[in-house]
Amino acid sequence: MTLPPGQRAVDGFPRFGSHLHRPPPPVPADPVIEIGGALSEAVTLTAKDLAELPRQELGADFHCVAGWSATGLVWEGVAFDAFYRTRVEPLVPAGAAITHVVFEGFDGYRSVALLQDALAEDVLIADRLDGRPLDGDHGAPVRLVSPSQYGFVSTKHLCRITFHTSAPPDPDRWNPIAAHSRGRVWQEERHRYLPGRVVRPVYRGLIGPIRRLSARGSRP
Ligand SMILES: Nc1nc2c(c(=O)[nH]1)N[C@H]1C(S)=C(S)[C@@H](COP(=O)(O)O)O[C@H]1N2
Ligand SMILES: [Mo]
Repeated sequence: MTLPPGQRAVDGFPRFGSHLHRPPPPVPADPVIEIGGALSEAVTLTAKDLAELPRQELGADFHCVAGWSATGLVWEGVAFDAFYRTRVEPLVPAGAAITHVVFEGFDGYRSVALLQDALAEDVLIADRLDGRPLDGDHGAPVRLVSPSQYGFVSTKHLCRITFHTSAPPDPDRWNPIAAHSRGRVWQEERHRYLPGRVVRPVYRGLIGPIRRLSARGSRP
């Protein structure tokens, strides 16, 4: 099994992220993903809308920027590309070119991707993992999965997707450990300013404690 540079396989699939000790956000009775930004109108994406799009299964490893990789996961959902072509592209005003996509979760988490990266064939709006509906730990009700990018792109608990014609304002602009704007795992694009080999040993010591903290808030 080959992993991207600087990654180590872990057993199972840890719950991870900035939520740490907090339980995952409750799933609303009728979850709706708001779709907006530089479009001619704002629309919504419901479970029923998702069910109308072609389903796809994706076997992939999942790589966190901290250096752990969960291997052999099987996701199911709708290809982001299929969603974009059918539901979003018709709403892009003539002459406008979408370049960036922002994904937001019910827990307040936010990630940004280049449209080009989000349209890769392995990017899913996923609602099932390993044959079961997503649980709270891994992004219920619906999450993004982009396995060729570090996990920080794959926003869980999706509540909003917005499309932009330039890079959106960046709260992490001056953050020394700001995430890389592409985060491609095979290029080891972990951080914007710090090279991967500098942060690898720091992360190595943090994975254990972060994993234990995250597990404390776990509520599948
Ligand atoms: N909504 C939300 N999505 C998130 C996060 C988060 O804290 N909240 N953390 C990100 C990070 S850093 C990683 S590595 C993955 C972890 O996914 P997992 O908890 O399913 O392992 O989710 C990403 N998506
Ligand atoms: Mo991560």
